Amino acid sequence: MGKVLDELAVARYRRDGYVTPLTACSAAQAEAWHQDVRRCCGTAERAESEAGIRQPSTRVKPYLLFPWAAELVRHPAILDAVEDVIGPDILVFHTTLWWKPAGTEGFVPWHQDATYFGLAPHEHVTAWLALTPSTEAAGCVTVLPGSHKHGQLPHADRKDPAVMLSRGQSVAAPVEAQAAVPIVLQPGQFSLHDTLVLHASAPNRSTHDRIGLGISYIPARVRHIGPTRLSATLVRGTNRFDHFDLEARPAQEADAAARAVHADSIGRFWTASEAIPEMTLAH
Ligand SMILES: O=C(O)CCC(=O)C(=O)O
Repeated sequence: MGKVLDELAVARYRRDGYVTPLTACSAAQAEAWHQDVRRCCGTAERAESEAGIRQPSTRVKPYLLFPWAAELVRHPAILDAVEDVIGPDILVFHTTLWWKPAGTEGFVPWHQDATYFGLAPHEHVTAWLALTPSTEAAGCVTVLPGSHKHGQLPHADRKDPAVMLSRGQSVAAPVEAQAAVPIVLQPGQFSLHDTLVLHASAPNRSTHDRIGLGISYIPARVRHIGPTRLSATLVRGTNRFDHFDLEARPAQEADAAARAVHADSIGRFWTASEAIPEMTLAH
C-alpha cells in the first residue's frame, strides 16, 4: 500500500500509463487557485502573443513567480500520489498552465511528453490538476492506454496555429484514437500520466474556460541528457544526485528576485531546447 495509491492503482498506472481521478483539494481551494491564475497569468500571456515577442511566460513554471503556485506544486496530496509511482525524492522539472478559453479552436495533438524534455531514464510523471471542469465538451486530456509500452516514438512539427504546443509537435505514427480514454476531472481533481503515454486534447466546445496545470515531476535520480545545466525545484525528500541546480521559492508575488529566477530557469530551458531538437520551446 502506497501513501495514496493502493497496489492495484500503481499496477494500473504501470499497465495503462495513467491513473485517474485522484483528489488534490476541495472545490473551494481549486476555485481560489483558479482566481489566482486569472489575476496573475492572463495579461502577460495576451501581451506576449500580441507583440509576438518570446519572453518568459507566466504560464510556464508559474511556481517560480507566485507563492500560491509554489504551494500548489507542493500540495501533499499530489506529492503522495507522485511518490507512490516515482519514489520519495521528488523534483518539479517543469509546469505548464493549460488555459483553453471557451469556444476556441486550440487543441493538443497526440504526443509523448518525453519527446520534449531530454530526460533519462524515462521516469517523469505529469500530474494534471483541474481548476475548472475538464470534460469532453471542454476538451479534456485524452490518453491512449498502454501506449507508453512502445517507448519513445518519432514526432514531427505540425504547422497549425491552433496547436497549443509551441512547435506543433505531433507523433509521426498512426494512433488508434478509437481506443482513447477521456480524463474527465472536476476542479480539485488530478490525474497522473507517464512520460511516454500518448495523449492529446480537442478544442474547447463548452461555454467555460478549461484551465488546468500540467506539473512535471521527476525522481532526483533522473538527469537531463543535453549539455545545458538545467534547474528544478526540490519538493520532497533529498537531492542526492545534483543533476539540476535547485530553484528558489518565490517570497513575494513576481518580485524582482522571483522574476530573475524564473527568467534564468526558462532561459536555460530554451538553450537546452536548441541543443536537443526534440525538446519543445514552451511545453
Ligand atoms: O491540457 C492539455 O490539453 C494538454 C496537456 C498535456 O499535454 C500535458 O499535460 O502533458
